[in-house]
Amino acid sequence: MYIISLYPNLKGRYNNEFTEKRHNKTADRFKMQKVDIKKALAEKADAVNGKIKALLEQWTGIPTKLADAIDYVLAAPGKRVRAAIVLWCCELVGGRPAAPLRVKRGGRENDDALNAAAAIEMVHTYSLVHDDLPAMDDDDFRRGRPSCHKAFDEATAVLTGDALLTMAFEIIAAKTSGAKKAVEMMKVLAEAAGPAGMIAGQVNDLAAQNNGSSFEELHDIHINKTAKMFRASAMLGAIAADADEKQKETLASFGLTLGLGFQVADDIIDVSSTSRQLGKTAGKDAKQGKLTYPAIFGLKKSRENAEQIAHKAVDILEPFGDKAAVLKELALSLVNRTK
Ligand code: GRG
Repeated sequence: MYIISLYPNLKGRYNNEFTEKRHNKTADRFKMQKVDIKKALAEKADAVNGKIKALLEQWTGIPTKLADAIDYVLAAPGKRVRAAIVLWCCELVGGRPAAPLRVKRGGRENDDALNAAAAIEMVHTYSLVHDDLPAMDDDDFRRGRPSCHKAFDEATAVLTGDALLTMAFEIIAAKTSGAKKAVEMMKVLAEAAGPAGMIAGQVNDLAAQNNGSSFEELHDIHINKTAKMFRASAMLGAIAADADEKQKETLASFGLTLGLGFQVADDIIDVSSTSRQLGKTAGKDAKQGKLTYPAIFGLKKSRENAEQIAHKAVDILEPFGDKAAVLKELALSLVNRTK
């Protein structure tokens, strides 16, 4: 609503029909089983949203203003892609995370994948809340609403991010069905979100400008800022389902590749989608002189690159055949997305 009133005249250069046609051609090329990815993603978003709501309802002792801000940012309409990857990777290696939501194992309730899915969405949401702050990317809109620091204030936004990050680890520590599994999950998440992962990506992204920085630097930023969190999502699902080392390795590689493609697509849609489609201010990368794929390669070549990366992600899943149909479809649809 806010975005529409601010940018009434902006139109996307690429419409859904165009991207859908391209996507279907690619899916045919891979002889992929047809999957309604929008519906499948919505089901997983519902599952993780339900879990987040339940976790928040049980949490006591949070000051009202902070609780309101946490509710505000978590209730905003995120795509929940990272959560879906956790749940689908868990299912792929034999887990049953979401249907039914609770799986009894050895008499204990086992809800590991869904808790991990909620945890990674909390870490991701914290990164967006902090990224929107004036000291960082300085954006007044997120997920179609005023950013946390606009709806509340800067101090509350900083503390909301801090709270979400901490809550994620508490959830995994307190709710995971075994100590060994919990430690493995926390290590994976901490490495992805930490100073040699997402925070490294953010530091380098803030410093990099499109003025002679190399493609290697850009690649490094995308891997750290975004792809490592996707790899962590895949691994959390695999760990939840007690996957073997080979399966974990394959899914980690898939997650990293998908995350890279996702970020290249993010660079592209910043140029080609409207603020209304994105739910945040479009066109900011170029305005801020950011180092992005379109800045280095132009839009056409960037689109080709995104597609190649998605194909690589699909190839990585070949050992799983049709069982991985939904993850393959996700890879192709995410690089062709408009939001
Ligand atoms: C450590 C102080 C401090 C801040 C962290 C790391 C960081 C700030 C910000 C990085 C966040 C960022 C903009 C990452 C890029 C990844 C990306 C494409 C985010 C958008 O993800 P979507 O499209 O968003 O999945 P939704 O809203 O759908 O969840």
